[in-house]
Amino acid sequence: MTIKPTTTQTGTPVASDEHSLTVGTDGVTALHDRYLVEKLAQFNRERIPERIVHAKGGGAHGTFEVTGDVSAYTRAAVFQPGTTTDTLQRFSSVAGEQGSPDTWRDVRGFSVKFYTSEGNYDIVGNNTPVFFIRDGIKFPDFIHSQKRLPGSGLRDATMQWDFWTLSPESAHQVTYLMGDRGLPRSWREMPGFGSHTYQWINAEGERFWVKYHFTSNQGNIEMEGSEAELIAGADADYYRRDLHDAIEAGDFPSWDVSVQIMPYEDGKTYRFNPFDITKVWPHADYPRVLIGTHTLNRNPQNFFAEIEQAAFSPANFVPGIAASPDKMLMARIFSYPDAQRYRVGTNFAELPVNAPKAPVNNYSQDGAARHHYNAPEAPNYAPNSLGGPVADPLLAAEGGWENDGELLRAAARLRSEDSDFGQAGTLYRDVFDDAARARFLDTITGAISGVERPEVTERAIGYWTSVDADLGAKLRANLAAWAEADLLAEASAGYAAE
Ligand code: HDE
Repeated sequence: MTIKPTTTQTGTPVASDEHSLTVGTDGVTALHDRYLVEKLAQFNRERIPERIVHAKGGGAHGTFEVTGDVSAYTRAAVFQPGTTTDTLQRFSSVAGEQGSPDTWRDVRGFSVKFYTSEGNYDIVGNNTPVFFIRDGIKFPDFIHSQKRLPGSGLRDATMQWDFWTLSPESAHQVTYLMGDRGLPRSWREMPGFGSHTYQWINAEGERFWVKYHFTSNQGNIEMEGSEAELIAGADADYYRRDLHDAIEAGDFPSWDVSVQIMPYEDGKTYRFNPFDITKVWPHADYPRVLIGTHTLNRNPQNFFAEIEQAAFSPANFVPGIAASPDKMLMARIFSYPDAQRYRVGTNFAELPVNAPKAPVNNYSQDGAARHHYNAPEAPNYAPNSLGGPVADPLLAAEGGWENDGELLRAAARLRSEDSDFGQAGTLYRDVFDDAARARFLDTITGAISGVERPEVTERAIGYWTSVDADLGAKLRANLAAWAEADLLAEASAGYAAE
């Protein structure tokens, strides 16, 4: 193997990687030791701002292969029969900072970038089909309440439950979070969801509403809280290591990708708001239709370049796929590119991991670190008479929906079966089995026992009673018994100390 000479960032061979330039062996260090200065300055700038949420994660490259036929519902090239598309996937935790343990209880991010022939398409979802809130204006507040107290910098159960119990729309997602789904055994063994309702447009211009499902072919396997806590202390990168080692060993994880499809007109009359991200659509009403299979088969060669700088965005639609009247989705469409311009830089979309495999033709130019540019004779304005790119609405196939009314600030119109606690109760009673319900009660008792303000504890008992009366009664009894046990433990500790 030929050893290459060490160079500066500008390609100049350097004299030493171990000795700074000094006057005599023990003398002052020369400021003009450019390589010393460059090494230290480069080192100081190795970090970019971590994601404000979903900071801790990992991922891999993959392939999406269409095995079904949904061409009657969407014209998107990526979903046409027989199409295979390169992908990138990132998994993540929501609340923990970059160094936090993978196995803290949390919802997990499940982001897939499809490098399609019509531009990049991103599905940026979670391992749960719903979310905590239904209006993006509350997102910063929600995240503040889940992270750290401004004074002490500590995480705080009282703050968490104060927010959740004052935001009843959170009940469905908190039931997922405090249930087994909050502790997957690995990223490979959990499902993924687009969570939002999206719009599909077919070649005839007909519109449909859809929800995405990623069903793990490794099964859904979870771990117990006690096991997760042990692992958190032993290996903070447990999930990241598991995915990396599985792919290294040729054990490629895969997910079957399907959609629930709702006719456009049903969206107006369905019994609850089908665009409300705190709700799922019963499969009995809209069964899943298979699109294809997504397989992860290649580890990143450089974690920072391919995962840390990856920019997944719900704004990245392709022709035949569009947004829906979901306030959360519309807020995200602004926020993700904004976060990426801040975190990665103005021209983040030019980085190899974010660059499309489709041609880019537009009039944007310059900005820090820009290195793609048009030919000198190409116009940088439109309209122009020089043959520059022209927008084509037919090619863009943007979606849309009827919309009218006064500008106002209000909750979405309630429909006959809209409720904050209904689907959470169904999840608890009909989907959890006895063992899962017992673990769930244990988990929420433990979480709420950390609340320090009695009125918040009382509100938390009311919140879970609204989900299920029996659950609320059991929780109240459990909290009383735990408090009693704590008092006994304190008393006996006091005797022992005398
Ligand atoms: Fe995010 N979210 N989010 N989020 N989110 C980000 O974008 C945001 C929401 C999700 O692996 C950020 O580039 C707002 C729902 C994932 O790179 C940020 C709202 C869902 C990831 C952001 C939401 C998600 C993010 C941070 C309320 C599931 C990691 C860095 C309207 C359907 C993606 C970044 C990756 C990341 C904003 C709510 C999932 C701050 C404003 C709902 C998986 O822009």
